[in-house]
Amino acid sequence: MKTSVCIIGGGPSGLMLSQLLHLKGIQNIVLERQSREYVLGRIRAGVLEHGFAELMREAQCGERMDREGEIHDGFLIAHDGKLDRVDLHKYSGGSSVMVYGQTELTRDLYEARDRMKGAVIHNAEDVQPHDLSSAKPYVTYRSGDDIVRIDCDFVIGADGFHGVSRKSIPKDKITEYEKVYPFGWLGVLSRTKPVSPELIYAKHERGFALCSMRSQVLSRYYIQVPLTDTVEDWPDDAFWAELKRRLPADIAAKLITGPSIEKSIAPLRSFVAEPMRHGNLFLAGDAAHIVPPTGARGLNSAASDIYYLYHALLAHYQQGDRTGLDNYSAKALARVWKAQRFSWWMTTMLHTFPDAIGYDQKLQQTDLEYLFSSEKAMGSLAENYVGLPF
Ligand code: RFL
Ligand code: PHB
Repeated sequence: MKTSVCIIGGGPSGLMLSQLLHLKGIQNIVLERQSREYVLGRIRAGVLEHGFAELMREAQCGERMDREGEIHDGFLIAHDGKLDRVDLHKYSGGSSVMVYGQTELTRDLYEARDRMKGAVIHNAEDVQPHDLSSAKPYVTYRSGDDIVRIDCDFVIGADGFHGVSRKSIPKDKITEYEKVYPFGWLGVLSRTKPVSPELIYAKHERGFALCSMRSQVLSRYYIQVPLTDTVEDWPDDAFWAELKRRLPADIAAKLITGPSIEKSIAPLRSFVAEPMRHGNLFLAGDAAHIVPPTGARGLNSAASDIYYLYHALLAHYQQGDRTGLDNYSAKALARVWKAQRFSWWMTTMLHTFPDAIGYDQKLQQTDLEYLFSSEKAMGSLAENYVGLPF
C-alpha cells in the first residue's frame, strides 16, 4: 500500500489529524492496535478546552459536541473547610471549557472517518516504522499471517505513552524527562446525577478527590489512592464512603451513589520526550508527553500538537514549504512545557504527599490562600485551565 501520511494510533490525536488531512485531500491511513470497541471502552478525559472544541468543529465533528456537551464557566475547590469558586469566565476574559467525554468525541471522530470512507485499520498487530531518516519511510504491520507494508512520506506517532513510535527513535537521539508521583487516581463512572453542577476539586488530608461528570445523568468521581492499591481493594461501598469523607459535609450529604459501571486506577506521571521529531517521524499527543490529569491538560496538549502538525503538513503539500515541519518540535514543546508546569502545580497544590514535611503543607495552604486572595493569581489559573492559545 502507498499513502502520503501513515498515522500510528487511532486515539483522539490520530483520528483528528486523519480527519483534518482528509478534508484537505491529503491521503492518510490510520493503524490502530486495538479494536474500535476497546478504544471506545477506555474512560479518560472529560474536560475539553476551547481550542480543542474549535478543532473538533474544524474537523466537521463538532455537531453532537455542541448539542450535548456542557459549557462550564467555572469550577470549585474544596479546601481547609471552605468551598471556593474559580470563575473561569471572569478571569480568562470570557472563555470557558466544554464537558464532553473522550469516549464521545472519539466516537464522533470514528463516525466522521466512516462517513468519508477514511482508512482506519483496527487490530493492526506488530506495527513497526522503518527507514525514518530516509525520504522513503515505510510502516509494516501484521494482519493474521500476512505482513502488510505501507510506503509513505511521513509517519505520525500518535500511539500514546506505551506505543511503538517513540521507542523506535534511537536512544541517543531523544531525551526523556519524567516525574512519577507516589499515588494514583481511582476513577468510578456511575449512572447517577452529578453532585454539583460544576466540577469540585477537593484537597483533603486523607487525599485528593474530584467530582466530575459526563452528563446530567452520568457522573465521574476520582479519589487519590496509594500506588499499591488495586481496583479489587475498592468495592463500590468503600469507594463512596471514602469519597464522602474527603468532601465538605453538605456536599457529601447530597451525593447520590450507585453501582459503578467502570472502575480503574491511573498512576500519575509527568513525561516529555524531546525532540518530537526524528527524520520523517513526528510524535504527537501522549506518545510524546503526558501529564497528571489534575489540570485536565492531556488531551488539550494533544490538540495543539495536531493543530501545528496539520498546518505544517498542509504548507508542505500545498505550497512545498517545509518550515512548519522543521519548526514543529520546538513550537509544540513550548506549549507542552507550559501544560506540564500547570499540571504539576495543580497536582502539587491539591494532593496529599506521603513524605511531605510540615513546611510543604504550609506552602500548599498558602498557595490556596494566595490564589483566592489575588485576582492576578486567579487570572493565571484561569488562562491555563481554559487553555493557552495555540
Ligand atoms: P491515546 O488516547 O493513548 O491513543 C493512542 C492510541 O494508539 C494505540 N496504540 C497503537 N496503535 C498501533 N500500534 C501500536 N503499537 C500502538 N500502541 C498504542 C492505542 O491503542 C490508542 O488507541 O493517545 P492520544 O490520541 O494522544 O490522546 C491522549 C489522551 O488520551 C490523553 O491525553 C487524555 O485522556 C488525558 N486525560 C485528560 N485530558 C484532558 O485534556 N482532560 C481531561 O479531563 C483528562 N482526564 C485523562 C483524564 C487521562 C486519564 N487517564 C486514564 C490517563 C483522566 C484520566 C483518568
Ligand atoms: C474527568 O472528568 O475525567 C476529569 C475532569 C477534570 C480533570 C481530570 C479528569 O482535571
